[in-house]
Amino acid sequence: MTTYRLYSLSLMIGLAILAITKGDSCRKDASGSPPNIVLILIDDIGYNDLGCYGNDLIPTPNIDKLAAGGMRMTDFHTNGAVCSPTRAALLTGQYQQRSGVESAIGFTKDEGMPLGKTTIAEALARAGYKSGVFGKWHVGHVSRFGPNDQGFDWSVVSNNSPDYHTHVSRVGEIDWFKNQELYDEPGYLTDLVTRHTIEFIEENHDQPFFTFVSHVACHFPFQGPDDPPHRQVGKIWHDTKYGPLPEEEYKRAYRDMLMAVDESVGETVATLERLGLRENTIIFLTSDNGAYSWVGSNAPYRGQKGDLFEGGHRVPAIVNWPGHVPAGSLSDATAMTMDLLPTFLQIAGVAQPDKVEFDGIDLSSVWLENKGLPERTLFWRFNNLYTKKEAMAVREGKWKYVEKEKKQFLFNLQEDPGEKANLAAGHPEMVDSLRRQFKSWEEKVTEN
Ligand SMILES: [Ca+2]
Repeated sequence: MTTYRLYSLSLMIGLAILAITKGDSCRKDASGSPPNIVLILIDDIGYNDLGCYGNDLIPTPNIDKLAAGGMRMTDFHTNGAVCSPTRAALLTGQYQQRSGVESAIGFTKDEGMPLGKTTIAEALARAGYKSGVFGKWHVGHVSRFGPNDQGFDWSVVSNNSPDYHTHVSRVGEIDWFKNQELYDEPGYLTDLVTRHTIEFIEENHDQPFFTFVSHVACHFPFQGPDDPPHRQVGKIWHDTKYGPLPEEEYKRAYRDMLMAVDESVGETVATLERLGLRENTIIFLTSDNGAYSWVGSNAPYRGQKGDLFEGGHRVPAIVNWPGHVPAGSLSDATAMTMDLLPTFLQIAGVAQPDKVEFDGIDLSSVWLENKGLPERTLFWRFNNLYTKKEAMAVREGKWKYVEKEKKQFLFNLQEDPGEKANLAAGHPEMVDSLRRQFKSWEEKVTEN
């Protein structure tokens, strides 16, 4: 071989390596396949509920292992302070106000996220991904606004948060559906979510897949795997919606529920390893809103599920992808649930769908290179249909403005992450600026 040919060859190899290591965030494995995506959404757990975020009461070894081998985000927020709004934002990459899903969706058949919205499953399908969702749906009645209608290829889900053993909803109906048909199978919900997740991964192991593992836990009713069944068909259960246990047992049940989720995470990871998929699978784990502080922990943050103080929406967020996300890394980038869709598309190498404007941004440089994000202002608006209470919040850098029942709060999160000192009276110009930005954001996201 001539010197020139050797030089050309080494140049080509060098360029190829450069393309792999320095290229865009679309990383393909040796087979040329984009990575599988496993998105684990735990319901209603708080910032401080996992061992890797400082909890020493609930053992979560499998989740902690994901964090140790990947990145923990410390300033990640849910779009909503309750279930449905956050899920709408996750599925669309947009503020949930654009979908009209601003409060928890109820129990009738006529509520749901509009079917015309482009979802994460539809967007990933353009790159050949098969999508499955297992667990809680809660962005519309499954029979009419279900996951298969919204682009998922396979689904085994509930509308809402049924009894963990009998799968009966608060309005006395079986609430468990396979591909949008009633599916009355026996088992503890978290175990069923795990079983269907594993089957889906096994079934689709030879092609890119997106698995949305949407645990019903740790939402009430508070029932660990060994606690008794409660709700039966044909009765209304609103008055005993928290389940059959005495109140003093709620925390213990919540702990058992989260430990069952942790086991599920371990089994899912073991499945990926067994099938040789671990290196080419990115796993992201988070919550859909903060915990109720009387069962879980949002420490050191103020407030709880339903609030627009940090405890209502700052949640654990872990990303793990061996060889791509630096092990043991920590990021304080300010991010939100709606960022996940643009990020996954970037990582999968899928172009943004036509005529869709995301509100979320691509986080891949945070995850893969631990870079910061450009400055931006983030917004929350929650009109709670049940309590009739309205709240809004704006975050800009270290500043956080909250308005709740006409009362104004301004916090400096850098000095006061617990939102204890209300600085509104001393900084009227900052209050005005953040309120003005909120008004123009509100006009933009509700214009249709
Ligand atoms: Ca929730």
